[in-house]
Amino acid sequence: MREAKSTASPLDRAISVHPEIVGDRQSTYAWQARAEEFKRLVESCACERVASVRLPLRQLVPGTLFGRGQVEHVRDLVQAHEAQVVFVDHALSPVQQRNLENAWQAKVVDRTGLILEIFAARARTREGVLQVELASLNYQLGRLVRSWTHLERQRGGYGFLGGPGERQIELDRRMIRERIRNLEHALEKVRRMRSTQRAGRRRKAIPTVALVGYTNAGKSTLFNRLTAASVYSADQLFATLDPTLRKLRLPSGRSLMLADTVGFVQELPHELVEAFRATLEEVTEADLILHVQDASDPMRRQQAEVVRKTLAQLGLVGDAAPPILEVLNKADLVPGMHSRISPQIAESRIAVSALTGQGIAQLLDLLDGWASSTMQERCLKLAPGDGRTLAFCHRYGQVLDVHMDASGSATVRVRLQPEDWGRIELHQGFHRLRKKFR
Ligand SMILES: Nc1nc2c(ncn2[C@@H]2O[C@H](COP(=O)(O)OP(=O)(O)OP(=O)(O)O)[C@@H](O)[C@H]2O)c(=O)[nH]1
Ligand SMILES: [Mg+2]
Repeated sequence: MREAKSTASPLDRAISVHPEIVGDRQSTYAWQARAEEFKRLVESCACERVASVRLPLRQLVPGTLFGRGQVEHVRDLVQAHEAQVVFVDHALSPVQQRNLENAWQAKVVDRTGLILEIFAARARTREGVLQVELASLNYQLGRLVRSWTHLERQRGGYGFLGGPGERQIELDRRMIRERIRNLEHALEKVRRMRSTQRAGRRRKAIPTVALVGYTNAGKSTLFNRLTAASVYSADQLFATLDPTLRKLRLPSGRSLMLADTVGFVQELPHELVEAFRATLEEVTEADLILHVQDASDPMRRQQAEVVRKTLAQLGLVGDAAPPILEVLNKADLVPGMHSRISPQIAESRIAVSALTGQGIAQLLDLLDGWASSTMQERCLKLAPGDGRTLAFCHRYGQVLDVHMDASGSATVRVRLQPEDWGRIELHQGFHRLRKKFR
């Protein structure tokens, strides 16, 4: 297989094409917002956007998506601007992609390809890199297989798909499959390691809180503010790809694990949802989800809906799912925004500014209240000399009261996480059994 070539070099001149489906229920305003977001996605890819064009689609043409006149219009634009790349804000079938490349004499990248490109540029940790490579190989393989059966066996020398002829494609396909198998194996290993780490955290009874939200909502900035850590944040879409976990110490002294995650975007290609399952695993395993929203964005509600739908796809709805606290970030840009605090954390909504620190103390208090509410208070009788259980209580819980009687046994009033109560019960049951058979 030839080395995967980056689709856009810094000097590539790009045109973005925004198909607008006529008669779609989306308002003109929603289309504009979507076009704006796509432009930002294109700009996140190191290339120069020289033109953009909106094309109303009355019907989808199977071979080219666009009508003949529209295809010609874009071809003229490509020539006039000497563009090398055309980004299309729509999924393109391999056939469409190929036909458009021939018609426009430029590299054509669809929405999935563009997001993959951005993900590839941003992935930092080993896991992120593996996941992105896996996703893009699966994407390429699909194209290779389908373009192989439907089309001539050669594709002009664009991007990662070019292969000189039949034999080469067969070879490419085999090598891609092999690489996919290796990647899956490597990823499985990384996942196992992460689940061991998670189990370790659970044993220590540290609840995990995941920051989720639409891309650019300010999750990483909030993560930094809360943990005073220094994690990469930038005014780019998808600045974060890998989950970042940090310990957060609350005002009461209790600890939480805070996870920063990849931003959601509308129509996140399903290949990517799959490939990023490990990244999102932090979210599926979280005890509490903070849904971070950009309060200053006029599309906030629609973005929140995209996030809720994606969470639902991950099975994070219903009684067994963790509670979700809405965090309206960038409150500094929206004067007069108020928090709504309710004893039920899922019914609360908190206005903060990760940039100025407004509302952060209130958010920390809310988290503190939640963390303590997950503990259960009970009385525990300890046999004389059972110093281990007492030490366990001190270490993992809040010891409220210790009362020693004359026989040397102790009564302890303590608040612990449910899992830790389970461990104590197990330990005591074992103790009793041992005494009985001694
Ligand atoms: N005015 C203002 N800007 C903010 C605030 N929080 C974040 N930003 C800005 O919003 C942009 C995006 O912030 P990030 O923290 O990178 O956003 P993110 O949600 O992590 O984005 P992805 O990782 O790409 O999904 C940056 O330019 C931040 O400086 C805030 O409270 N107020
Ligand atoms: Mg981020």
